[in-house]
Amino acid sequence: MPVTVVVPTYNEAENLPVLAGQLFSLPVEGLTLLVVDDGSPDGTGQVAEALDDRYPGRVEVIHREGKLGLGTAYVRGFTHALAKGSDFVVQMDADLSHSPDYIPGMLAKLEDADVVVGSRYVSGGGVDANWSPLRKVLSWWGSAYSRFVLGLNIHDTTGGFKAFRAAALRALPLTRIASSGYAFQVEMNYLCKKRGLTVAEVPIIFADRTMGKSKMSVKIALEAAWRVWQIKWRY
Ligand SMILES: Nc1nc2c(ncn2[C@@H]2O[C@H](COP(=O)(O)OP(=O)(O)O)[C@@H](O)[C@H]2O)c(=O)[nH]1
Ligand SMILES: [Mg+2]
Repeated sequence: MPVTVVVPTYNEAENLPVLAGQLFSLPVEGLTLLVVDDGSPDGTGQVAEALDDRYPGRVEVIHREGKLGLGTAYVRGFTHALAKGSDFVVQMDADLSHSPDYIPGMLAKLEDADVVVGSRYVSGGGVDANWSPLRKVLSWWGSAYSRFVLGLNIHDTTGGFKAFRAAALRALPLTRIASSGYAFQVEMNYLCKKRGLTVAEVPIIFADRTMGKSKMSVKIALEAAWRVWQIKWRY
């Protein structure tokens, strides 16, 4: 049951080894890690290569020339995971905001769904207690807004912790996806809806990163707000 965990990285040299250690102690058979690094100046790409020595045969690294954005990094990783014959593909952040402990439950849920979303906005889910009230409102509102505009029936539309059956990913026109940042997650959710895939949510608590810096910005959040309309008209 090959499971590929796709992790895009940009300057995550401190986080990546901790994440790998946690992933490889999970009780999940056939789990491998695929890092898609965008030439991180902090040497994340080399750190990832060293992990391949430490966990032989369980780590692959795709090196891209420079910071080309989250959306294309995921598409590249998904395409690679499908080409090598993975049955299940998980996507998650490198910064430990997404706890690997949720993965076995998400994979179990794939028995009755095509896609599973780790959700902050269903009962039992949530965000780090350190988030300011403004950040909480903006994040919740971003999900509610795209849910409403696109008629999605999931509650966390911008979250980046998901699991897919390979056949579900294969059904999506991955190379057509134009969005990056939060909008990438929204566009994927919309495509899942368009293709009639079943999407289930499992609650997760999103923890704040303790090492390294966020690459998201107000600009990326605002871009997502108008892209929601572009996505609606495009398909
Ligand atoms: N390859 C690649 N990874 C990226 C890029 N931007 C962000 N990431 C990674 O995407 C994940 C989520 O980014 P992060 O900055 O933590 O977003 P936030 O949690 O919303 O603040 C992390 O693993 C980042 O290293 C990018 O342009 N290219
Ligand atoms: Mg983060």
